Amino acid sequence: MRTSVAIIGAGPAGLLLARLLQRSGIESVVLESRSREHVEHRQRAGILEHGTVEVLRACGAGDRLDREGLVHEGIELRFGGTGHRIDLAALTGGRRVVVYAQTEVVRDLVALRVESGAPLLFEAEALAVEDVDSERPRVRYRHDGAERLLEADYVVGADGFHGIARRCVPAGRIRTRERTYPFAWLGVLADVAPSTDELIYAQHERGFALHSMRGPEVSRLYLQVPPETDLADWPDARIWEELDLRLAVDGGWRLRRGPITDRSVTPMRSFVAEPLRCGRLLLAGDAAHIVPPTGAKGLNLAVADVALLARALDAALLRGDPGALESYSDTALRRVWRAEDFSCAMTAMLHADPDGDEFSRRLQRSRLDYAVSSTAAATALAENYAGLPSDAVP
Ligand code: RFL
Ligand code: PHB
Repeated sequence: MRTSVAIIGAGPAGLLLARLLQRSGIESVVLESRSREHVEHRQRAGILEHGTVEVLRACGAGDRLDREGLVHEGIELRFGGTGHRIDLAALTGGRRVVVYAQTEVVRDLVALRVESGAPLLFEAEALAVEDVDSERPRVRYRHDGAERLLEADYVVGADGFHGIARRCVPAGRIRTRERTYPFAWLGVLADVAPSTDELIYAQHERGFALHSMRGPEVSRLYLQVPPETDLADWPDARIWEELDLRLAVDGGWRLRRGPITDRSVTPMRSFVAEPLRCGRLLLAGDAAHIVPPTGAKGLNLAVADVALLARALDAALLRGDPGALESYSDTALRRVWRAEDFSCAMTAMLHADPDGDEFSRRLQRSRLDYAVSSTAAATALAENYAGLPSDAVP
């Protein structure tokens, strides 16, 4: 098989890139190792920056998002028994975020692709990317029990952190920087109306907690837990009790409980691979970089990468101008490193450090107090959280 752009991975990065290329009249084939059912049900991100929403709308994937997405103008930081609102819209000249689950973004993009008839192969596992320095790089993959080859002008590795694309880069051509954290997130989905209108990020001595949502009848909640946590040790009652303790606030607020329908433990990691290009292999999204989810940046970075990449491939393939492809890595990495710093800072400000001492706890409290009392500090938080416009990325 031959195509113009071979895309490995049908997560948000791969699916959106395929859609953007299709709108420019560029052919692609998407290879996805898992089933459609699996990728459409994998619980993950929930917050879309304004810029992400605009990209989705512009490529025709915004209808349901505009109908069902919940527009949020602020978030709450909760600590010391008190909630403090960060007014994102007021502090950023009107930028808002939208609560719309990644599962829904993926469903919308899969439906558009399937409807168009363009190739999207599920249960097609990429095994290797070959000849990345030639004019015709190839993906070796397995589908329907047989090994096959997909030849292309360019190969895009949008296969997530555990994918193969990054690992197919010849030795020494890519550098990785990484930080791991001494905690993980236990995330649950519950069939109960959210107990809050806006997301609550809670710092507590027992550990971080987050109250998010998926719609008017579904709550999404997270607890900081040790990295080696076994879900069997967390029956529903223990999860709700711990959420009650960490989200407690002086006054009458109560957390509503409901049946838990999904639960998982996610390790926390910061990771960047540089550069994002090796010959005719390009990396995008989690395949190239990971942030801890505290800043809600992972999905948004994946979208920002492929929006750049689609324009760059368009210039290279349709106009013979390789300039934007040559600068893709540097341009994308500027946003990536800004998000890495913000995500690290939010994580440090809100989580209980199992190795921390009293000095670090006092620093953390001072940082929180500053974030909610200084307009300058709150603005820095708000503009990073709501998402920097491209011309404001340093
Ligand atoms: P994905 O979504 O991991 O998709 C990669 C796809 O590649 C497939 N694949 C392969 N296909 C073919 N051959 C192979 N050899 C393959 N190997 C892998 C995989 O099956 C998969 O379908 O990466 P992508 O597209 O780069 O998207 C990235 C986002 O998924 C990720 O950054 C976010 O989910 C991160 N994230 C959040 N991001 C936000 O912007 N806002 C949030 O609120 C937010 N919350 C979160 C999050 C991630 C979380 N977890 C579970 C890590 C909350 C959590 C708990
Ligand atoms: C989510 O709704 O899943 C979510 C929201 C905000 C975050 C992380 C995850 O920072």
